[in-house]
Amino acid sequence: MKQITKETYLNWYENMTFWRKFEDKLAAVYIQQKVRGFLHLYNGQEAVLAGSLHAMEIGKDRMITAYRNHVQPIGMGVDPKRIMAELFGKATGTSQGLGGSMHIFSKEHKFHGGHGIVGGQIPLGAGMAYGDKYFNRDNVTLCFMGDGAVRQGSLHETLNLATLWKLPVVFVVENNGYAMGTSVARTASHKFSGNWDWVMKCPVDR
Ligand SMILES: Cc1ncc(C[n+]2csc(CCOP(=O)(O)OP(=O)(O)O)c2C)c(N)n1
Ligand SMILES: [Mg+2]
Repeated sequence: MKQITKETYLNWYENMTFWRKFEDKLAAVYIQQKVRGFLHLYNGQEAVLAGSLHAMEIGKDRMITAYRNHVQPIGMGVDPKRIMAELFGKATGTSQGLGGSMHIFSKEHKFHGGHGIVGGQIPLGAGMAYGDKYFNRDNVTLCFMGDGAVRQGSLHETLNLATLWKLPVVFVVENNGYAMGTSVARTASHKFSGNWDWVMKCPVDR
């Protein structure tokens, strides 16, 4: 198990601050209509990524996530300029400017997107882990999803096979309380841990 030292905390703080500034800049240029299409930011969820990256072996382990995907590849080693270029639709972007906000990829850095279909990345994550196991590669895949994706059927099929075949995949649910405007409390019968009283009180949800 990796130690968490003062340097680790400082490193997390530095990275998280950079990711926040990156997203805030995108929000600013989005309003100026320099970035087209959808724009989903990662603000407020940075600590999940910082901790996850710490547990990973960068350069070896894989990551796949949903559409809130601008800063994860930065953490995996992709040049932030290439991600910004992708958002601006430039040929120098990570997907030659053709993917945009929701589709950042870097196979070289083992960052496998960037998926707009809610829950679409879940079976893909397990599939990559299956490939690694099949070819005796010692990699682990981290597969992120939002709380909204937990209600997708693909998760339940995937969890069954991932457990049956003992795949080297870790599923991470980033529960930010909402799937678009709909609160977890209104759409899931199971209880998530944590205090979600504020979800019920949020006026947006009424
Ligand atoms: C299969 C599918 N159904 C519906 C949508 C529309 N949609 C886009 S975002 C979203 C909510 C997802 O919420 P969550 O997984 O919690 O992610 P968050 O935005 O909170 O990170 C929905 C339903 C979609 N993209 N894909
Ligand atoms: Mg959510």
